[in-house]
Amino acid sequence: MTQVKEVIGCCPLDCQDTCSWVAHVEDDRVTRVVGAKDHPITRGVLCAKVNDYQARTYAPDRLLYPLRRSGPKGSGAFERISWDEALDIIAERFKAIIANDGAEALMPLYYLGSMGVVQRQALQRLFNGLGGSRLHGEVCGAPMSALWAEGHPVGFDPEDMVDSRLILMWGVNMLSTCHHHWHFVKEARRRHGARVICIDPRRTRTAEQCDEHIPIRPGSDAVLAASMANVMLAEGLADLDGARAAAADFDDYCAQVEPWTPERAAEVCGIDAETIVRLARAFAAARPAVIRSGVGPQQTVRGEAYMRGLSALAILGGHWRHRGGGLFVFDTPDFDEFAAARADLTLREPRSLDLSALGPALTDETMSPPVKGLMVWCMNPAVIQVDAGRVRRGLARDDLFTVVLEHFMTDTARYADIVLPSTTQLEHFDVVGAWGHHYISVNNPAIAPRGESKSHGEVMRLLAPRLGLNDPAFAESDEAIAAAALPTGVTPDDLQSKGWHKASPPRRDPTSGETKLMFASGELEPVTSDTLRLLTPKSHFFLNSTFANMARQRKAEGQPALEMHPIDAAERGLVDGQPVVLRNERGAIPAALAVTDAICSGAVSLSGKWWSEPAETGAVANLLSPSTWSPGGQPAYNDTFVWVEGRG
Ligand SMILES: Nc1nc2c(c(=O)[nH]1)N[C@H]1C(S)=C(S)[C@@H](COP(=O)(O)OP(=O)(O)OC[C@H]3O[C@@H](n4cnc5c(=O)[nH]c(N)nc54)[C@H](O)[C@@H]3O)O[C@H]1N2
Ligand SMILES: Nc1nc2c(c(=O)[nH]1)N[C@H]1C(S)=C(S)[C@@H](COP(=O)(O)OP(=O)(O)OC[C@H]3O[C@@H](n4cnc5c(=O)[nH]c(N)nc54)[C@H](O)[C@@H]3O)O[C@H]1N2
Ligand code: SF4
Ligand SMILES: [Mo]
Repeated sequence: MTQVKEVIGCCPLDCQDTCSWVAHVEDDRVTRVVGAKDHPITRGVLCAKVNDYQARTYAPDRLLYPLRRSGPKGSGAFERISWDEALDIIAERFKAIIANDGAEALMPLYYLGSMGVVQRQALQRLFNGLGGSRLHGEVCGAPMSALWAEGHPVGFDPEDMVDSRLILMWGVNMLSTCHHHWHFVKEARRRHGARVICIDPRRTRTAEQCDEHIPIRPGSDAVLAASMANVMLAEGLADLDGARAAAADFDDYCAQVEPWTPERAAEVCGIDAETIVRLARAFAAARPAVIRSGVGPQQTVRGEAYMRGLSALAILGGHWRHRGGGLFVFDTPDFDEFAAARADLTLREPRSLDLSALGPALTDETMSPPVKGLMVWCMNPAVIQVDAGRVRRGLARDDLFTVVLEHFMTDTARYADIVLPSTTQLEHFDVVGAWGHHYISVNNPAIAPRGESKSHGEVMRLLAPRLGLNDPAFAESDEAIAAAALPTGVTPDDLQSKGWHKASPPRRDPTSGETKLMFASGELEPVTSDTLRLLTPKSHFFLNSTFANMARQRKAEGQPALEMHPIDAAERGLVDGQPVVLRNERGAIPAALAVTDAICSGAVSLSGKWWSEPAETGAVANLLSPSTWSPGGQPAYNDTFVWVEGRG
């Protein structure tokens, strides 16, 4: 009988659960990946996206060799070349760009395709060595990051949620996007009979499992939060001492919420005034309540107003004083991933480019110097960036040299001059932090890299000498690169003993006086239009654009479906199942209509980050989203407005 070797690893994907897994290896082949049984979050199960992760590693269309473009940008025509050729071309082109335009004409671009320290930061280390442009910004939750940076208590140990008495699932679809957190919801129900209320314009999988669903008009959450505060202040239900101690602008905040009576808010939010009053009273009375927020409502120009309104509300309710209470939107272990990038290798501080605004970075003619060399890893900007048509026009520039590191020939990779094959999580060592709990996880390679794929650490080590970078930092092993991110006192061995290590940061006390917080926001009301607002939430079987090319996940997800309320469908003479086209001034994309009252009227919803290929399912929603960002730099994906017409 073949012996099964079990290798402890973890999921690399951008999800709040950061699961640990055990890879089963038989005859040097991974036969399955199983959730780690004793991990306090994973508890033995992975999710519907990842439970056959080995299929990604062994996919027949996986990129296994370096490629050089042999046709027009975007066409997908490539020829195989050797690693030596590929690395020499990259080094030569980068050196020529530095000589002609300066090192700042080089732009690194990465996000969270893998959350591993090595896969994310090793290549950034190269750019730091060269003095290339730095990168800042967010495509996901810039408002939550901004509030966190200001000192707001935006998270706590999610395992404490078992002691919550009221859980407001506010713009989060937990059962699709971070379902392991539902353990704590179930436990709070069991222990304390906790009530769970979902505030979401869609009746999601999660809403169906809650005690109540409040279908809010999208973009109006800051108004609802203000109105709940209005009720709590008017009825003497607020923790005034706590709020005054925490806020630098408490009087301004009171003045801002004062006009938002439940009656006035009802008109903006599409929720009855009585429901708002009842919600505010229940929220104030629970000891404690938690506001469990997601990213959907952050992705509008009112993203910061939403997040600030929720943080203020949680403090006004005094919930943060209790275990399991307060605002939870994200939390991380004590872990400094960016230390691994070695920013100190740059001699002079270079300019910094916003990773969420690639369209402008590549097409704005006033950029000085213009971006001439681009290296993309762990991001699929041609699909996930706002105004993706503009991004694609930028990527198509003849005077831009682009390198993409990938597992598959994505829409972005099709624009590359050179494509390099990356290892998957089963083929490399890495360490992964988390943004939804306090565990740091280790990932051990289960098998040797397939084909000629390489870890990003290995690519750094091979490219550095060709670029004249000789600091010992560029010869470090993947293990050493990752170790730089660990908190003091935690060693790689601590991670290996179980596969994970809990490193809880201290919980923030907003009244400590250390930082005074801002509670009041600019405008609260949503932007509106006569056309339909397009929401583009996460799909159950894809992880953003990852897996949208995989047969099993595609079959499970079905066709790109546009959900529309029966009233809106009738007004347009459209019927369920009909092929439709979504259109606005930026473009048009196909979908199949799903007429359902699971979406509120006035908005439509298209789940999933589909790829352009194959064309019949090429519902790339960001070809319609506008070049618009919140004041803090969050792409306003959900401020997209469309016309919907029958097709064919
Ligand atoms: N299955 C799956 N899981 C994922 C991902 C995935 O793509 N698929 N992506 C991962 C990533 S990167 C992230 S950031 C997280 C995100 O996790 P979530 O925040 O849960 O994901 P979203 O679907 O973006 O948004 C959550 C909900 O917000 C609602 N919403 C939209 N606009 C509004 C609004 O104006 N007000 C209110 N109240 N609700 C609104 C949407 O209808 C949606 O149900 O999930 C991670 N996990
Ligand atoms: N309209 C609209 N746009 C959105 C969103 C939305 O809800 N609506 N969501 C936004 C959010 S919340 C986020 S976080 C971003 C996500 O944006 P991205 O981080 O770009 O999303 P992904 O599609 O998860 O991953 C990008 C690429 O990483 C690759 N990849 C996966 N695993 C690995 C790996 O181990 N190594 C390497 N090298 N590559 C890997 C995948 O093949 C994929 O092409 O999208 C944003 N864009
Ligand atoms: S995507 Fe999230 S839920 Fe699924 S295995 Fe990875 S960490 Fe766990
Ligand atoms: Mo995200």
